[in-house]
This record gives sequence, C-alpha cells and structure tokens, in this order.
Amino acid sequence: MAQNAAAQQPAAIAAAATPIADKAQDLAHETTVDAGQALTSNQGLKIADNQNTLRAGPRGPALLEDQLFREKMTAFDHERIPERVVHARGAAAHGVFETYASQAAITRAGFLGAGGKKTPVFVRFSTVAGSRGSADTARDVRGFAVKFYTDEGNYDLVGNNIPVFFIQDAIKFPDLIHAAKPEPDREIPQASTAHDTFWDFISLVPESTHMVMWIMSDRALPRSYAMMEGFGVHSFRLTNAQGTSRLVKFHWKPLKGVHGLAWDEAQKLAGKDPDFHRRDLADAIATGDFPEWELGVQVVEEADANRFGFDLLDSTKLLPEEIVPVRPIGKMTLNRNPDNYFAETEQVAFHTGNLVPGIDVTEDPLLQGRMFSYVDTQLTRLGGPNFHEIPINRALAPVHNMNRDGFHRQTIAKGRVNYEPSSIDVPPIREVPAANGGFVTAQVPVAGVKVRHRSETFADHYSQATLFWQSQTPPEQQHIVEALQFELGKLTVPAVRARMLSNLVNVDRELATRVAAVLGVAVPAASPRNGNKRYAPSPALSMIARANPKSVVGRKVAILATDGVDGDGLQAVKAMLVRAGVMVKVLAPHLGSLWSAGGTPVAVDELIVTTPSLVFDAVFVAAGADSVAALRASGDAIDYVREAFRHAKPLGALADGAGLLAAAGISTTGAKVPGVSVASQPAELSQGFIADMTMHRHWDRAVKSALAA
Ligand code: HDD
Repeated sequence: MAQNAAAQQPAAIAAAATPIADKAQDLAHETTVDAGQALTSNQGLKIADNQNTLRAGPRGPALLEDQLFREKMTAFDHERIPERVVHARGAAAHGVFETYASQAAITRAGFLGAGGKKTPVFVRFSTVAGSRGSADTARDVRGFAVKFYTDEGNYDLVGNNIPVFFIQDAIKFPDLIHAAKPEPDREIPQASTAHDTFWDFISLVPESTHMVMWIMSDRALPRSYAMMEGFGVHSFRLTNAQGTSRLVKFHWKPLKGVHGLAWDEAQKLAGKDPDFHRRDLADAIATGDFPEWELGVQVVEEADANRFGFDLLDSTKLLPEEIVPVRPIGKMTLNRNPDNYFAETEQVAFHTGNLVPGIDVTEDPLLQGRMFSYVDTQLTRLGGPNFHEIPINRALAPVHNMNRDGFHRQTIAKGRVNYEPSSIDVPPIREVPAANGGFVTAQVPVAGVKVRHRSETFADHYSQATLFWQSQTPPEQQHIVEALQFELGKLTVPAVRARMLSNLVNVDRELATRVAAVLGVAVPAASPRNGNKRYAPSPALSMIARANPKSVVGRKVAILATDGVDGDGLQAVKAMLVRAGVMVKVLAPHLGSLWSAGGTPVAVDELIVTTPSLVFDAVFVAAGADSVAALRASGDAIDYVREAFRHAKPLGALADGAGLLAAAGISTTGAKVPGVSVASQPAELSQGFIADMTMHRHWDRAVKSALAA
C-alpha cells in the first residue's frame, strides 16, 4: 500500500507544479453570478420573506430567534475593513505584461527571460494622503503598484508616479504621514497638503525638498492614470544566472504621453466628479482604449553606486536619463476591469518583498523599512496571516509549504507532516536549489558596526531639486510657483512659511523670489548648503518637453449645440473626431433631440449643466444661426467655454459657432490664440482643432491676462 502511494505521488506533484497561465481563469472559480438565482442564507437555506423581521404579532416586537435577520445584519455590520493607512483611495485593473526580448544577460527572472513571454498583472493606482472616500484629483503623489503573477511566484513592483521620495530613512515614514494626513485635533483638511503640519515637517526636513518640487508640479495632478509615468523609486538589484548582480531603476513610460490637469480644474473636479480618475480608467478599458506602458530599466554596475555624484541607495535622488538612458524591456496593457471593487481592488495586498529569482532589494534604508511594513499592515487590514489566499493575491505558481492555520485559512492541507525535514511523507516537500529556480539573495558583501547614522553620501539635499526646477519649461515653472504660493499662502504659522522660503532659496533664488512675491515676506539669504553638484538640465524631467504630440485616441470632446443647429455640419464634425479615436458627446440646454436647420434632428447626450467642461479634454461649438444665438444668450454656455479656455484646453468652432467663443471674450480673429481654431468646413478640422488636440493643453496661453474668468 505504502509503496503504491509513493509511486503515485510524483505524478500528482508534477500536475500540481504546472502554473495556471491566466489570472482571469483562476479568479473565475471564485466568481458568482446572483442574477435570477433563489435567495438563500449563507448556509444555502432558501428564504421565503426578505421584507419582514420575525415579530410577535404584526405590531409586536422583533424576536431574538430571527436567525435570518441576525445573519443579514451581522454581515452588514462587518462589511467594512480598515482602509489602508496610506494609499487608501485607489482604482485598479487587470492586464498583461509582454517582454520584448530576453533579459537573461542581466536577470534570471523567468518572466523577463524570453521575447514574447506574457505575464498576467493586476495594477492599483492610488492617492496617498486622502481617505477612501476622498477625491481622485487631490494634489498628491500617485501610487503605481503592479503585481506580476509570474510562473515563479508573485512579483510586486510597488512604485509611485514620482521617481524620488520625501525621506531617506523609513523610521521617518510615520512622522511624514502623520504630518501630511488631516491634522489630528479636527481631522482637517482632507486629502490636501496645504496645511500647517505638513509644511512644518517639510520645512524641518531639507531632504524632502526635491520631492516637494515634484508634488508642486503638475505631476501631482495627472490628467489620467494612463498618462502618468511610474517609477520603482529605489535602486533594486538584478542578478543573472552567473550570479552577477547590478543595480537597476525601474520606469513605466505611458504610451499616451504624460499630461496634467490645471490646478483650478483639479480642485473643481474634486467636487463635480470626485471619481474622475477611476471613471476614466474604467471607461477607457470598457471601450477598448487600453492604457499601455513600456517598462524601462536603467542598469548600473554595483561598483558605480556612487559614481554619479550622489548615492544610488538614496531614494531622494534620481538618475537622470540623459546620463544613463532608460532601455525599454517590455509592455504592459491594462485590458480588463475588476468585477468587484472590494474583492479585488480593496483586498489586493502588495509587498516590496514579493520578489522572484533574479530580482532583489538593495540596502536603501527606505526600502529596508518597507520590507517590514507591507506584511505587517495587512495583518490588521485583512485580518490575519492568510491574506495570500484571497483570490486576487493568490499566486498562479503552485504554493506548498509548512505555514499552517491562523484566521480565515482556506487551504485544506492533507497529511500529518507540517514540518521539514521529515521522513513520513515520501517524497517529502523539498527545497529547490538556485540552479533549479530557487530564490537566493543576491550575494553582495556587507559589513559594518551597528550605528544609527546616515551616510555622508546622502547629504546633498538641494542639487537635484535645482536640477528639477531648471529642467522645467516656463509654463511648468509658473505652475510650480503658483502651487507653492497656494500651499504656503494657506499656512497660519508665519514661521513655517519663512522656513520654507529659506529652503526654496537654496533651490533657486528666482523661484523663491517669485513665490515670495504674493506671500508678503522678504526673500531670505541663502543658507550654507551641503553639496552643490551642477547637473545639465534634463528634458526627461519636463512633462511638456516630453509630451507625446501624436495621437488623440481616447480624448473626450464636448460639442455644444441647441435647437437650430447645423445638423449635417455637426454630424460631419462628429464623424471626423470619432475616426480619429475621440470620444464625442453632444451637450445642449435640454435632453432629447435638437431640431436641425439642415433637417435631421440631432440626439443630445448630456445637459450642459450636468457635465462640466472639466470632464472633457476639448470643447467644440457647432454651427447654426439659431443655435449660436441661443448659446450666446446662455450664461451656462459662456461659462462653459471660458472655463475650458482658462484650463488651456483646445477650443474649436464650425463657421458661425465662433460667435459663442467671441461672446465669451475669446478672440477668433487676428493673431491665432494657441489652441483656438475656427473651421469653415468640417474637413479643416484635421489641420485645426484635431491638430490642436494633439498638444493636449496649450499652457502657453496668457491665461489670466486674456480672460479674467
Ligand atoms: Fe508604501 C502602501 C508606494 C514608502 C509603508 N506604498 C503603498 C502603496 C504604494 C506604495 C503604491 C499602495 C499599494 C496598494 O495599492 O495597495 N511606499 C510606496 C513608495 C515608497 C513607499 C513608492 C517609497 C519609495 N511605504 C513606504 C515606506 C513605508 C511604507 C517607507 C513604511 C516603512 N506603504 C506602506 C504601508 C502600505 C503602503 C503602510 C499601506 C497599505 C499597504 O501598505 O498595503 O505598508
């Protein structure tokens, strides 16, 4: 008997060792479709009455024995789990990562080992400071966390949309987050850094200055998750089959280019459509406009960790792409929306320690602290140590070990042996040598005396902040200045404002002078600063210099019209835009259909008052004398185009539609205003309105002087 069992086991193990290729298929076992089914209790009991509690007579008190009421109410009372202590608000999607060509020369990671190799992924984007119900468009860093379900186990790249971080050592993380989150006495403000405690902390921690420049830029106001870069932030390690390890920085480059919102727009969106980014992501995927990124690497020899004038173990520094180029190694496509927000997006758990053979961590003191926090936090959030069994977290690679029991255990591990080594089960559960795919830590020498001490190589806190400022185009610099004026203008403690200006002077005197101009404070003298490395400006750090002015696919356009519209003209404009891949909506003062000067009625998609210009990328005014006259007389329509103009969006009109732009004070004659175009026929759109849309925004408009909105 015993011999028989032993003979059968290798086949069983071989079958179990085959990874499932597809996460959707894996999750399918867990999904349930309730529609049309009989209503039951959790035990499968069919329920006859879901309207009335059990009570003593029709007007009598409820009875404690009502197990159906109690089960339902208990489930409801415990529906919520603690939100993430940071990154609480997020949205996610499934997708696939495809490797371009084998990276075996630099890493033995199997999912990077062959051209065309596809790996399922789940990606969660998030804001950091706001709570779960806060607005998507808060000025904040965005989380960019990717879980690769590889054949060798789950690999998590838990990054942000900004390549550097506020602090150098994880021991400061709780302080940073306490300072950034709402102030503890009144829990105000929600999802905003514009308050005393945040800037108090920042002003006392000069290493945060570089990151502050990034969050004051439009990087902190992405137009779409699909239009953000992503960064692994830290230096990680890649190790190849020969055991050679190198340092690597990971980059995600969006194929839609990198674009931002206007600050005024972001604030208004927080009220009008707080779900702006999650809606945009879900809609894009539902309509087949799949967000895509290339994964790129900057690879550096271990010996060069300090060669660039800063320490590659310091997460407040970036490695300029002009010094070490980013080499694309694969493409990620997000192509499927989650079926259930809670089960997938809320319960997904990322961890910097979810590594695969060939990818490892470095001694970066920020990353080292993260290696503890991510599992620890899930114990409270997901209620115990078995969160790896939750379907969205479950590896596609087979899982066999001696971890047992604990709250909410799902797996039923057969047999008596829950330890190793053992001789009772034949063959026993076994370790796997590196040569056969086992994980081994990168063999790098470390030595030292135990100290609480920061390396001198981490001491230069300003040179890269200066690099960032000097790499921005004039409109981007103006946005940084305005953001700092706004944030520091909100402070109630003057000493904090003054201290921040002392930091800014160390970045750039002109920056500090422009910020100080509206704050009513003198520009302080620069204080002695550690390090003064001079970098050549890096165009890669500018969103505008690196804009991707090719495609308008997925952009959203509002066409304004009302009764008396030139229907044929409107349909021709719409057809041209749709052919270019644009999503078009007709907006009018009333729903239903518009009578058309040309005969065919035009269907209305949305009301002008319910769907603000904020949720569109560009606005177009249809032709037709009666339609234009009515819109010119409408304050809502005039505000609509003014607001779009103020937010630097492309504006277009067909023929006499230009009358609405003129009524809003936008010049359509004489010298061309950037991003404003009038077509006499629909065919002219490709050279005018659509060409203007490729630029996404026309930040070079003299916005405030041209139009006091
Ligand atoms: Fe973190 C969540 C990214 C520093 C501790 N972090 C979290 C998420 C992202 C990041 C994207 C959300 C994951 C999700 O969608 O579920 N964190 C970063 C980056 C950092 C960083 C790019 C610096 C380079 N984090 C950091 C430090 C610590 C943490 C220094 C603590 C030592 N982070 C956490 C956490 C969270 C988290 C408390 C909260 C929820 C979670 O982990 O699952 O463990």
